[in-house]
Amino acid sequence: MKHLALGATVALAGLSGLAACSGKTTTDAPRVEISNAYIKPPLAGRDVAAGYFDAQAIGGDMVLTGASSDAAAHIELHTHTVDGGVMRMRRVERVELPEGKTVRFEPAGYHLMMFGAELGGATDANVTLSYADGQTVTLTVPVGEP
Ligand SMILES: [Cu+2]
Repeated sequence: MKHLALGATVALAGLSGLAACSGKTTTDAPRVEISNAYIKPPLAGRDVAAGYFDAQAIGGDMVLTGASSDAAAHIELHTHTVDGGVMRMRRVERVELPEGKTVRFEPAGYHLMMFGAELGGATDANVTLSYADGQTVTLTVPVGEP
C-alpha cells in the first residue's frame, strides 16, 4: 500500500511538470506571421538596403518596435509620406499590427531601412524583428527582388 502511494506521487509530479511546460509555450500568446519577405540590396555604390514583407498579427494585436541584422549597421522603421507632392521617408518608432490585418511593408509604404548594409553576394540575410511585448523573432530573408 505504501508502495502504491509513492507511485501515485511520482506520477502526479510528472504530470504537473508537463503542465508547467505546456503553459510556457507561446501558442496562446499573440505572434506575428511574416510572409513574402525580401531585402532589396543597395544601389551600386550605396550601402542602404530596404526590407519588405507582409506582417499579420495572430491571436492579438502586436506592435513592431525595431529590427536588427548581422548584415546592417542599424535598421530603422520607415514610412513614406507625401509632402507637397514630394515623397519623403520618415522614421517611425512603432508600427501597429492589428490582429488579423495584413500590414504590408512595401516600396512607397512601410519598410525597413537598413543602413550600412553589407550583403556582399549573399542570397539571404538574417533579420531580427522586435515587438513591444518583448518578443524577438529572427528570420532568414532572401536578398533580391521577389
Ligand atoms: Cu527609408
